[in-house]
Parts: sequence; structure tokens; C-alpha cells
Amino acid sequence: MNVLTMPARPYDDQRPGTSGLRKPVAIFRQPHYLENYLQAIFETVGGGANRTLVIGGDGRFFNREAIQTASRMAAANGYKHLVVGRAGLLSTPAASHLIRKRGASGGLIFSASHNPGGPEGDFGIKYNSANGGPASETLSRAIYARSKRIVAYRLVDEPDIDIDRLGKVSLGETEVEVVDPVSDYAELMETLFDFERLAELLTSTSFKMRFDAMHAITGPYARAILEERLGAPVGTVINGKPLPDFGGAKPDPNLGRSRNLVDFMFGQDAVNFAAASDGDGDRNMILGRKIFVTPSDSLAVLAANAHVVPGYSGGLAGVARSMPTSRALDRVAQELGVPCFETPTGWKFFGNLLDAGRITLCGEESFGAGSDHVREKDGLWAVLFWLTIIAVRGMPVHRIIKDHWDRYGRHFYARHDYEAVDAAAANSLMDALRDQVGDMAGKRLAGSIVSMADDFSYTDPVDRSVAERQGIRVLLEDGSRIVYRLSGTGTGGATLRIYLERYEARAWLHDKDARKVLNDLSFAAGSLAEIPARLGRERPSLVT
Ligand code: VG1
Ligand code: CO
Repeated sequence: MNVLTMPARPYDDQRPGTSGLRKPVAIFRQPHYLENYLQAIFETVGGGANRTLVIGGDGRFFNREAIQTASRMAAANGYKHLVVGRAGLLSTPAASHLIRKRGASGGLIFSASHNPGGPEGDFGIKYNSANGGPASETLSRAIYARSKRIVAYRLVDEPDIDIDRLGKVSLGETEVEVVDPVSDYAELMETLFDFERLAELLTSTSFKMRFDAMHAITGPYARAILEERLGAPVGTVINGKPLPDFGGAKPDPNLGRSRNLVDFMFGQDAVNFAAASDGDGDRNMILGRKIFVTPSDSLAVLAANAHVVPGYSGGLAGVARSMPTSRALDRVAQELGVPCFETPTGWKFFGNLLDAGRITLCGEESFGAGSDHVREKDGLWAVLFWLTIIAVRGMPVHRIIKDHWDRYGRHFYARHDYEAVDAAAANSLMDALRDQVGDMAGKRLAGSIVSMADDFSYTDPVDRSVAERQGIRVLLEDGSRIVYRLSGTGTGGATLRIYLERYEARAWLHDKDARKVLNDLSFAAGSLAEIPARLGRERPSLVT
């Protein structure tokens, strides 16, 4: 086997963000940029040493090239087996499952998730560990440190492998197995959900659904599971063909970017249930006829109804949510008598809790929910979960939600994003807020009084690692909350996210328009952070 050692010059900007390294494609196409980062990963995790590595991506532009490069480099770095998704495809949750199922030491997922694709779009690399979950903070930091010292990378001098044909081939001394990206995942879903019951719902004439795959990775998964296995009519899955540029749109399901689906569900022809997933298949957006379910509410509903799903009929060990996610979940946990953990944003913070068996279910306000079945959030899983609740309880989405609010009260919620703003201005805005938190308590704000304000810091209950500066929280005496943080997944300038939450126990006020209910909180959030003056923006670029 001919292993080449190629000289390289280190890059100093390969710091992973909330979810791996994400950069414009043009950055990744710089000489040996991709190779350096991969070499940094392989060296940090101690090389291949007879281990198995899973490799796949969301199919975006540059995916196929990256997969060939990663395979050659993994072979040269000593991996014994590579498990590659056919055509280079693996959704993030499917990759997580494969890592676990095959006992791999880790996996590479080429994805920039909901960021745009194509030559002008973004590309990304996530490294997941043997538990199937995103690299921990500690590992991510070590990879970054290593990347700054890479002076050579290794690869085998072999031709491209055929990633479009199932089966085993060799690459130097490494065995490469090209696998169907869907089948293991579909099998896993079958262990959690009652497929017969779901098939009954999806083939009944009184129930219709639509699933928008946004020309991203979930197309093949949704078609195979919803249409082929569960018998939903062909055409239930729309935009089902993964395209390298996602058809030119941002594969980011939310109220702003899934306008067509939202309008459809609020219009004349609305069906009973609709959902969408993102670029790499880990997010989900849930809609009923004339109702949008906020991801925070969705998570709380999943927890409250978990007992109807066979995979969770034994109960939940505990639950967790990211800090900015609304506290609707906390109320359910309280009633169930199980612990509820509050973690920083990003799935990597759930890993230890899941591994230790302290939680079964977790999620984020950013359209992510998941459980201990894998170590990533899982878009289609959430859809099957919702369908199960609908089937078992025999209620439409809006009834399920109303019923939930009746029981627990409603957490009105919205996120306001100021995207692609000047990074220096965004950082100084956050610094200014940080300076204020110490003496905010007791001040009047949005018709109430600040009861507590801080910059969120988290100590992992399992390994005691500490993550600081995870977002400014301002809690009000009436139960409302404002949270500010900067995005760690964007690639152009900075994105400020403001999360607004107001609790309402009184059932007769639950039908109010969320925008109106949150209006004074939104105004207060803007003036506290001096948004127009600091960012030069009058209003957010995205509200969801
Ligand atoms: C965003 C979301 C966060 C999510 C992350 C990765 O991060 O807020 O909740 O875990 O994306 O999701 P940020 O730092 O931009 O706010 V994905 O679908 O890109 O894997
Ligand atoms: Co994603």
C-alpha cells in the first residue's frame, strides 16, 4: 500500500462551532484545508488503529469529493473498516445510529445542516464519537488546537472508490463497505414505533399528511418509511430528491423559510398534518391544520405523551432542554416526577446525560428533538412520534396542543434572529449586556420586575466539565424570560438570537396571537440591548 505524506501549512481558523466546522465552500476548497482538518481529527482521536469509521453526508455540493478524500486519508491513518453511505448519503441521525450499531470508533458527517448549499453555499464537517454523538467540547477544543499544528497529512495513493454501488471494496489495506443509508435507520424506527398502527393511520381516507424534505437528505428516508413501508400515498413526500444546492433554498424549516408549507397548512387545501426537515435530517417542524407547533411545545408534548409510544412505554428516566428552549418541558417533567436538565445550546451537551441514562428525551427550540435511541436530534423520528400520538389519541394536532395548554398552561414563545450583522458590533452588544446583568435584578422591565439575570454557565453533572458564557438570561417576576446569544453555526458575520417567552396559565387567554402577547417583551429586549443603535437594524431578519 502506498501511503503519501503531503506537506501542509496549518490554518488558524478551524475552530468548530455549535455543531462542527462550518465554512463557505470556497474556504474548504483552499489547498489542503479539508485535509488539514481531517488529519487534525485523526491525530486527536489517536488514529485509526484497526478501528471502524462511518462516513456520510447530507449530499450537498462538495460532499462526494470530501468523501473520497476522507476515505483515502482514513485508510492512510490506519482505519480497518470504513462504512460509507451509498452516494455518500447519511442523515445525521442515521450516521449516529450506524456508529453505534457497527461499534465504530466514530464517524464523519459532511454537512452544514440548515445552511445553504452549492458552490456559493456552505460546507461542514462534524466528527461524532463512539457513542454516536457530536464530539464533546473537550474533544472539539483539542481538534482545534491540533489543527493549528498540522504540517503534513496522509493519504493512500489509490483511485476513487465507487460509492454508488452497495458492497465491499478495498482501499489499500482498508475495507470499505458501501451501505444503504436508509435500511438500518428504518429498522431502528420499527423497534420504537408500532408500524402497523401508523400504517393504519397513513392509509386511512380521513387522514392526509405532507412531508417536505426541502431537497435535502430526508427525501429518501421519508419516502422509504412513510410511503413504502407505511403506505402513505405517493406524493406525500414533497421535494424528496436530495440536490447538491437544495434547489437553491436554505434547507431550514421554520416559520420564515418554510413559507410555502406554512401557507399551505393555513390555507384552503390544508391536510391533517405536515412536517419538514432540514439539510441533514436532524430537525423537524410540525404543523397541524391552521396551527404551527413551536418546537418548545412540541418537545413538551412528546414528553407528556411518551407513554403511548412503544419505545418509551416504560417511562422516561429524565428529560433535558437547551437553555433558550421554553420551560414548557419543565412543567411536564415536574408532573411526571422526573428530573429536567437545562444545558447549553448544541446537541453535544446532551451526550453525557444520555450515555449515563439520566435522560431519555431531549430537545431544543431550534426544531430539534431526540431521545436515547441515537445521540443526535432526529427529524423523522419526531414525525413518527407525532403520528403515533395522533393515531393513539385520535385527535388532530390543534386538539392535542389545546389539551396540553389546558393542562400545563401555555408558554408563548418566539425567537428573533438578526442575521449576518457586523461581528464586532454583535460582540460588543453582548459585552454590554454582560456588564449589566450584575445589577439588573429589581429593575422594571416589560411591565414586570427582573428577578434574576446572568450569563448562563453549565456544569455537566456527569463529568463536571464547565461551559461558560452560554447566553444572557433575563428572568422576570411574572414568569417571562428574555435570552440573548450569538449563533455558533453561521458563516457570514454574526447572528444575534433573542428568545422570548411568556407564561400564561389562564386557559381563556391561550388563543391569543403570540406576536401580540410577546410584543412588550420584544420591545424591552430591543431597548435593553440597544439594537437599532448597535446593529443598525430596526427589526429581526427572521421570526420563528
Ligand atoms: C443552532 C441552534 C442549535 C442547534 C445547532 C445545530 O446553533 O440554535 O440549537 O443545536 O444550530 O443544529 P446556533 O449556535 O446557530 O444557535 V443543526 O440542525 O445545524 O445540526
Ligand atoms: Co441539522
